[in-house]
Amino acid sequence: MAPQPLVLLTGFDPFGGSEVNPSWLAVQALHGRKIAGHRVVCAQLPTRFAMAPGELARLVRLHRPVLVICVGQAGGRSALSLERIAINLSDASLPDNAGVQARDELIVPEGPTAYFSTLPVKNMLTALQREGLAAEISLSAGSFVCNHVFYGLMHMLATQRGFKRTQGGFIHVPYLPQQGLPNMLLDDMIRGLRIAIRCALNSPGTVK
Ligand code: PCA
Repeated sequence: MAPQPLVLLTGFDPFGGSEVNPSWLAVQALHGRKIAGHRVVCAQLPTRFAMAPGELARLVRLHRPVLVICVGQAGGRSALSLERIAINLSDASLPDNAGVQARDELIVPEGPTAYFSTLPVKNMLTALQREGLAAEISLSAGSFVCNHVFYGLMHMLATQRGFKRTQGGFIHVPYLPQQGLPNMLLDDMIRGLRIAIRCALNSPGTVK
């Protein structure tokens, strides 16, 4: 029997003085679940520039998922943000969890300026809004660790052998109610991620 196809979902550990990171809480709730005939595997990435992309690459090589969605917290946003573009720039306004504050750095010096997400972000937006969830398409994942990981993922899928058909992208989630305003309930984040994953798995593969 062929092994069940996998979806890899990642969240981050808390950073910047927060006690929780909603991305990890939401992602964790889906670990081991089945969505549209695919098994969901979840993992936590460290909010560290130096370590996070390598850890993600290791997980992608290990699990060979058909779909990879990295999830992160974006304080200040009020909707699930379907990130459309990863840029080749790290320029942090706060230190990461190793105390490193990247400034004006190219992520991959020989890499292109940007990559597009290969998730069907428009279909996902429609699917999320149809279910009454606050969702938006975002044109910037920032220039901190989330964009760094997003760019690293898209560069890997675009340039390494064997990943031509692997869909990949990034979703930012708002704060939880206990973190301040604006915010979203954890249950809505979890429901939103399920809908987004189902939509990506049911959409025809995006061309790279
Ligand atoms: N959000 C940060 C990094 C980790 C996270 O959850 C970001 O948006 O870059």
